[in-house]
Amino acid sequence: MAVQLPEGALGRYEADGYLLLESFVDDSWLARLNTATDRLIDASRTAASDDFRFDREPDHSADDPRLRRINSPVDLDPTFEEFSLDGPAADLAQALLGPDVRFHHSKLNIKWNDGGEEVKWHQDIQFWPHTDFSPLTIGIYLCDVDEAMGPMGIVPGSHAGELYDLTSPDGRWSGSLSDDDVARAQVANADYLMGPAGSATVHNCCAVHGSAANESDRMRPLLLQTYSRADSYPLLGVGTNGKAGHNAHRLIRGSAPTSLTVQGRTMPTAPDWFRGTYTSIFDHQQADG
Ligand SMILES: O=C(O)CCC(=O)C(=O)O
Repeated sequence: MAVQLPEGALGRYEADGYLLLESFVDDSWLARLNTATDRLIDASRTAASDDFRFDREPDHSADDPRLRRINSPVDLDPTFEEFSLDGPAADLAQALLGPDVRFHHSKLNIKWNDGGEEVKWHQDIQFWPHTDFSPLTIGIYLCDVDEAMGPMGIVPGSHAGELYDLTSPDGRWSGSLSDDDVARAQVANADYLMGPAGSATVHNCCAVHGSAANESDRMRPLLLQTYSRADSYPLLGVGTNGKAGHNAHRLIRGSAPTSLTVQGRTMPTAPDWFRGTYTSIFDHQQADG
């Protein structure tokens, strides 16, 4: 279903690199998403310690589950699959990116009450480089979120600025800006996005963002799903975080591009072979007679 963005919202997204849409998701979807989340939290009680679905805090236990993240929820429950690939999140992605849209990955950051961990300042594109900078992430707060709960903070305009090195001085991948870069990125100007349950956050893949620990007594589940224009290609094997899931790069709206532009040169493209439609160069060539 088409989403009617509020007046000026697209322009604000383009200028600032982010948006907040309060109460974007209706109560019936919210109830379904929260029920699906509860099912997965429950499953984490008895899951093996190496179960890829769950990123746990160190003191997680069966009696007292404490998750940092549920990986790739679209692959774990049909409710998330419908919401992200065909439902309101997909509609919003299309309103922001144009008719042809690809899904990249999803995750559910729980940020448990009483100390759920901070997310340090970072940009996303270094984690999963693409052939353009169209990728954006839509976050849905599954509960009311206020400033004590570690809301998402985004530095306005930073999406158009420097792309920072997310490695530490010893060459380790830190996934966050260094202290010097945090100062340069002017995170004191960050806008903290809060709102009632169902509010949507949107941030561009180059926007500097992060969030504090959740010291409140309420959980802060944030369902995040990343999309790009259909002609934006993830550079597989370069910086991909291994958690993309089997729906990664799925075309969810519109039609696949017939060409791709890299370094200013446009090439006609092949179909998406990794969807399993390739047989052999001989078959394809002989089929043409
Ligand atoms: O959960 C948050 O507050 C931020 C999430 C985020 O930036 C990420 O997971 O990349």
